[in-house]
Formats: sequence, C-alpha cells, structure tokens
Amino acid sequence: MKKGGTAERKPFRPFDLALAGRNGVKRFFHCFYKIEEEGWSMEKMKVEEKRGQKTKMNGALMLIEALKAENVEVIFGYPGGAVLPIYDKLYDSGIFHVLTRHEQGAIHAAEGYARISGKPGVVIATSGPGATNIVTGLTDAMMDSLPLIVFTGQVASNVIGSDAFQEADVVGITMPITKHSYQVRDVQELPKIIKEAFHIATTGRPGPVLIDIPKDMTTLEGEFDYEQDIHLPGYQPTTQPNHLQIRKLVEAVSQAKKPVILAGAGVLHANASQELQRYAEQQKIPVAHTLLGLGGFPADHPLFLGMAGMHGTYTANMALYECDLLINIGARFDDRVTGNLKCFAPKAVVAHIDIDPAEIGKNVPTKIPIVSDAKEALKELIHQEGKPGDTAAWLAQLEGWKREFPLGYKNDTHAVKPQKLIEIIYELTNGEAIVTTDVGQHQMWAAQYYKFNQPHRWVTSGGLGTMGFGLPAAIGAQLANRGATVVSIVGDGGFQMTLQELSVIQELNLPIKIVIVNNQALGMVRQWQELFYEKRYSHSLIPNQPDFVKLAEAYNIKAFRAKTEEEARTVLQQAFALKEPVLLDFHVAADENVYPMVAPGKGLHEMVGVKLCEESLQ
Ligand SMILES: Cc1ncc(C[n+]2csc(CCOP(=O)(O)OP(=O)(O)O)c2C)c(N)n1
Ligand SMILES: [Mg+2]
Repeated sequence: MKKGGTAERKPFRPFDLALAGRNGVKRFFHCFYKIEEEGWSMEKMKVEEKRGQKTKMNGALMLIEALKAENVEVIFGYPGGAVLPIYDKLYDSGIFHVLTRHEQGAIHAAEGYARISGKPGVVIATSGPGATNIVTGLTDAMMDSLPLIVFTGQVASNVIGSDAFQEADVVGITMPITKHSYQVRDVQELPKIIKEAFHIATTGRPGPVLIDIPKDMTTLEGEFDYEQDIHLPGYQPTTQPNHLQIRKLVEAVSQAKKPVILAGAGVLHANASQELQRYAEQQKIPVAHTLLGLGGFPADHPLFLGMAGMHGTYTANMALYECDLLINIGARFDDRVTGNLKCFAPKAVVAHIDIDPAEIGKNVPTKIPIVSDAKEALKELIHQEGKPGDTAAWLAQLEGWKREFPLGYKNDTHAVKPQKLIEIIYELTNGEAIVTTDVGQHQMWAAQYYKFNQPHRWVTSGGLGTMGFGLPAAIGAQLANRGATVVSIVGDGGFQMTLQELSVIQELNLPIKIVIVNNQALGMVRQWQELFYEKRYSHSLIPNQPDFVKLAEAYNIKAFRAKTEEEARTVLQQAFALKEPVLLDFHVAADENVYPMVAPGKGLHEMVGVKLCEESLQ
C-alpha cells in the first residue's frame, strides 16, 4: 500500500504487457490489475489463472471497465432512459461522476477539466434532448482543440430511424463539430471503439470524439478486450518536424531584423512553454500571444509583447504589422487575431508550425510550413542553435512602444472600474489563480489585466465565444486541480445562461470564487452598438438584473456585493480567505469599453482607443 493508503491504478509496465501477450489472457488483464503494491504478485497470479478464459459482460460494464483502463478520474453527465444501463453500472463502479444540472454544464465542465489537466474530459448524456444539449459544447471543444470523450445514449438499434421517443440523429447533427464520431452497431466493437476514441481525442490536434450507443448495445453481452492494438492507417498525425523546413526557418531567423513569434494554444497543448522561452531567449525574438495562448510565455518576461488581435496591445499588434519574419507557433490565424487579412503582416516572411496541416496556409500565405508538434519543432530549433538575427534595434523599438502605449484606463475609486477589479484579483492571488471566464467585455479585460506567468491557468472560450462557458468550466478546472485557487470571472449576461451549476459548486463545496462583472448590460454588444450603430442600444441593456447575492444565498452560497474600489478589495480579501465557494457581485462602471480595439474590417495597425490608454498615464 502506498503511503497515505490511497489505492491508485498502476500504469502498464512493459513486463505486464509481455505477460499479457496477444492472446486470451490479455482480456481482462487490467481488471485484475489492481492497485496496491503488496497485492501485485497476487494479482499477477490471478491473471495467470485467467489465461485462456473468456469472460463476458454487457456493454454498459465494458464502458465502465474501459474508462477505468484509461484512468478516468471523473465523468460529467446527466442520466436518462437510453443511458440507464450505463448509470446502473456506474452506481458502484468507484468512478466519480458529477451530476451537473444541465448537459451544457457537463460538457463545459469537461472542457475546463481537459484544459487544466491535459487529460480528456469525459461526458455522458442521454439520447435526444440530452444529446442536443451538448451541441454547443462540442462545437466549442472542436474550435478550441480540447480533447473530450462524449458518450450519448441512443434509442435501440431496431427502432433507429422510426422517430422513436427521444430519438435524434446525433451522429448526423454533430458530424462537423467532432474530430471523429462513432455509432456502436455491435457490442463486441465497443472496447475497440472506446480505445480508438481516446487515442484520436488526445493525439495530433486534440478534439472531441463522440460515441453514440444504442440502448441495446449496453445490455447485450460480449467479450471485453481492451488490450488490442490501435490500427488506424488513415490517421497518422505528423509530430516530428521536417529537417529541411527547420533549416529554412533557422536561415530566415538569422537574416531577420524584425522577427516576432505569435504563440497560440498549440504551445500549451504540447506542453512546450519552457522550450518556447528557451528558443525566444536564444534567438532574441519577442513573443506575442493569441487569446488562447496566454500563459504559454511569461507575461512579465522582457520579450513578451502582450496579447495580439482585436483587443491586443499596441505593441503586439504593431509588431505583427511591422515584422519582417512572423513565426506562428500553434495558432490558427483566427480573424480576431489577424484583423483585415489584406494588411496583415504585410512586410513579413511567414513561417507556421502547426500539428494540423490543414491550418497552414488556410488564412495567411505561408513561406515556411512546418507540420509538427510544437514541442518537437522547438526542441529541434533550439538544438540547431542558429545564429540569431541582429534584432537589437527592433527590441529597442518594441520597448519604446511598450513604455509609450501600455494598456490603460482612467481609474475612479468611487466606482469599480472593471480593469481595476481584474488588477486587484491578480494582486490578491499573486497571479497564480486558475482563471475561467465567460464571453464579452469582462473576458477581454481578464485577458488584458491578469498577467499569466504560468501555463495551464487560463480557461476561456476562444474560437466559438460561448456565453455560459465560464461557470461550469470552473467546476472542471477545480476538479482537475483541487488545491488551486479558481476564479470564475463572468458577465451578468452569460452567468445567467448556466447559473444552475451553482448547485454543483455548493454540493461539492468547490471553493470557486465567482466574480460577476455586473454592468447591467450585454456589455460587448453595447460597446459595438455605441461605436458602430450610433448608440442605438437595441436589446443590450438589462437594468433589472436579479439580485445575484440573494440568488447565491438561495443556493446556500456566501455572497457579497461591492460598488466602490475599496469595497471591491475588501470583499475579495474576505472571499479569498474562505475555503468555500463565494459569489461576488461587482457593480462596475457600466459605460466602460474595452480598448484598444481593432474595428471589424480594419488592419491591426488601425487600432482605436490607444490614445485613451495613453491619456490614462497622464
Ligand atoms: C451563447 C451566446 N449568445 C450570444 C453571444 C453574443 N455576445 C457576445 S458578448 C455578449 C455580451 C455578454 O454580456 P455579459 O455576459 O454581461 O458580458 P459583458 O460583455 O457585459 O462583460 C453577447 C450577447 C455569445 N457570444 N454567446
Ligand atoms: Mg454584462
């Protein structure tokens, strides 16, 4: 028994696999493969005894055993008729299941879990409405490359296509929003399908894989074999860079005078933050981040330029406009990052390192394509130790811009300025919190003013921009890192899209601090209407928001309200001192806008609002 007495599943060892071989004994091998040190040889003997035996079980139990074999710690789900046999086997399986209060909550929680743990998030939903409730989350995970395994119940095989009760063509509906999907037609195939699903979700560019299981496939019996090899000839992601291409990039770097790295979430997925820093320092190349990439490079590093894009810093955006060599590492040139493509990086040779070849050249013509895992490519680049270009003048120019045009706002201590609020949260958490956000102005302020110095601390919905994401994502993030301080920064609008998950937070006593940036508006919509629709605030102002403090209290969650900077600091201090969930309702300055801003259709160099940032310095 390990110290502390907790039983853990062992990872497979080469010896074990050799013992198991490719014959009957490997069936069920892992079921006997328990856990405690001194029990090890006993378990091995049991496996020997089982050699040649074939044990049958129903599909529901196969699913549970497969999840155990994959070391799944937590499942997020919601039961219903089509998945009752699965829930029955889950009942005494020992796997921790979180009953969210809506399937959308389950899938966003699984995304938060995947983002922080680096492991796939697992979801179960029933057929029909249960399954259609996860469509937004699947799209979100697909856009942001998050590994998920999503099981949906389906009506029994013999009634598929008859508009049976709670039937929906989930595979059809989700085809374009999953990395891959299966419908189980033969219970004997189930273990192989689950094994492949985990492989596909987590390798190459990660993504969600859906397994639709007709009810009869969970009650019929078959032989469970989880030790089979994965054989997918059509799916062989390239993870190692092409050496010739690497040489081309080394050469380009040595000649560049104004290089810049644009680093995306691919760096985080590849756990390549250290390599990115080493490479940037070795070659003296400044780094800008995409929204999703934040934390991949330390925000307080002198080579860091900030976030690029629609609400990026002046320096990051101008660096992308002025650079002569642009090295994209694991970003997909999203339109929110590039602005008008016609004037994006107009003077640059573009190199792009991406594990997904479909991303390279998709939006921006690319001279040096490198299909590779970001970590492998960076390791190779560091190893090559190419001669750095003469970047001294460029770095000095960027330093000047950083000093001259930093992010800024006019503070007012009689109100809660949302930017100030984020700064206080940053200060009180020493910049070490896991921050999840919803979508809107508060999301952009969090990205701008919470300086992420470490990877895997930032959980936000980037590609799809899903309101309702932030609160359930915090549940998954906290379960992935129990000891971390988790702050969920949400808008008063988006919070109301998934607030039912307060119930889960209270039930599990997750010490999440829920920060509502309450501007009594769909703030980002209001900002666009102010700037581009002549202040015609069509359906974006919500002066009659509910009393969020009372609402939290109804869920048995402590809550505070603040209307000035001092009150904000006080209630935040109180909240962080408590080891329980706390909801904080901040009535912030309602007419505040996010700046700088690249207006739609404009180039990055045409940002507005820089002046405002400048004025804030005076
Ligand atoms: C599900 C969904 N519906 C609509 C939108 C469009 N949208 C983007 S930001 C925003 C306003 C969000 O308001 P709030 O949650 O209060 O955040 P704020 O911008 O005020 O910080 C809206 C409606 C969206 N992103 N997601
Ligand atoms: Mg709002």
